[in-house]
Amino acid sequence: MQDLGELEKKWRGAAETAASAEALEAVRVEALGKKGEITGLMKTLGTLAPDERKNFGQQLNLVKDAVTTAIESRKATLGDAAIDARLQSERLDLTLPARPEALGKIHPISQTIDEIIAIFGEMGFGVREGPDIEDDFHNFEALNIPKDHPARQMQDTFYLPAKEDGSQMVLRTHTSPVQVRTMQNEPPPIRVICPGRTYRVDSDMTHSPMFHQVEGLVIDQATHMGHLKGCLQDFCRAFFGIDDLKLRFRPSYFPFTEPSAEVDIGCDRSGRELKLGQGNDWLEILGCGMVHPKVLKNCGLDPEKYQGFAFGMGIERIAMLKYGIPDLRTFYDADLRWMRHYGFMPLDVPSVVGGLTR
Ligand code: 2NL
Repeated sequence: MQDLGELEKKWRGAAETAASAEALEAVRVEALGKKGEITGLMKTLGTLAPDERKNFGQQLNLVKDAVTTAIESRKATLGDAAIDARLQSERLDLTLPARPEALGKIHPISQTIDEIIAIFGEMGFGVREGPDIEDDFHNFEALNIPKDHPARQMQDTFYLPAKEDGSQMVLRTHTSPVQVRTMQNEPPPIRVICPGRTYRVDSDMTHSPMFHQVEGLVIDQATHMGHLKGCLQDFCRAFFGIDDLKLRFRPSYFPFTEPSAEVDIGCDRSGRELKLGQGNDWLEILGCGMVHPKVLKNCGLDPEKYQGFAFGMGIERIAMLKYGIPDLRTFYDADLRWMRHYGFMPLDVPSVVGGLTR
């Protein structure tokens, strides 16, 4: 009869020294597989006398267990080693300098938002964000937009399926709800801008169902229309990089501001291309006004104590004007050639001191 001590030593040794997962699997097959050596011995048990069979069977089972354990243990070690090797080979040194010659570019929408944040940041504004999916109160009701206002119609607003109580969430149609939340949650003085995605049921050459807006809000005890004009004039001049850019405040109407105005900047349309900051024509670029007392009240502020201004503008529109991008829809094409042309270097981080990109 075979020396089982030698058998165990042989296969345990083979398992413990297997150099790879494949080599270990070969050991397992040769020892414990269907035609393996230990399996083969198991099959001979039937040919032995009963007492011999019991003794040899028990011994052989111990050998089988020991070899199985050795294989499992080696498998775990090899697995850890493989993970270690992979971690080692995929190691990234995050302290290395970025490569400015790399092909990746910053999308003009991101660049424009960063520039807007840099300019208003310099004036002491913070940035606030909020959910894309809003409730009726934050998107409409708080903003004094009546139930029968056209903006609330299905043709203009994306409604989500009704909840059990019949109420419906919406994709926010402007970033105003972020300002509503800011007024609800932070005590004045408030100075914030809210950039982000907005949604309206509209799709043609000059409208996209998803677009970007930035809105601003200033609330204090004596903030007035003069602050509004100065603030927006400084912004427009810094953003377009034209020191003597002319602005025109034209009376307008929004349910959430009173009085309301639209702001035009001076331009020249006489030649083949539009020139900003010269000529005798006007181009509308943003809307603004003094926050309506009802809106202050709806947001938990006392209109007898607080007042302020708000404004809103479309990011695609001002990005197209500043960077000469002729077609709105190309913003969303994810076209790499377009990105290489209109995109920005990752290291061109906008700052008012360091200079905004032109
Ligand atoms: C436009 C005009 C505007 C506002 C947005 C606002 C927000 C609150 C209260 C009052 Cl919470 N007003 N936002 C005010 C005036 C104009 O946007 O043409 N946007 C593209």
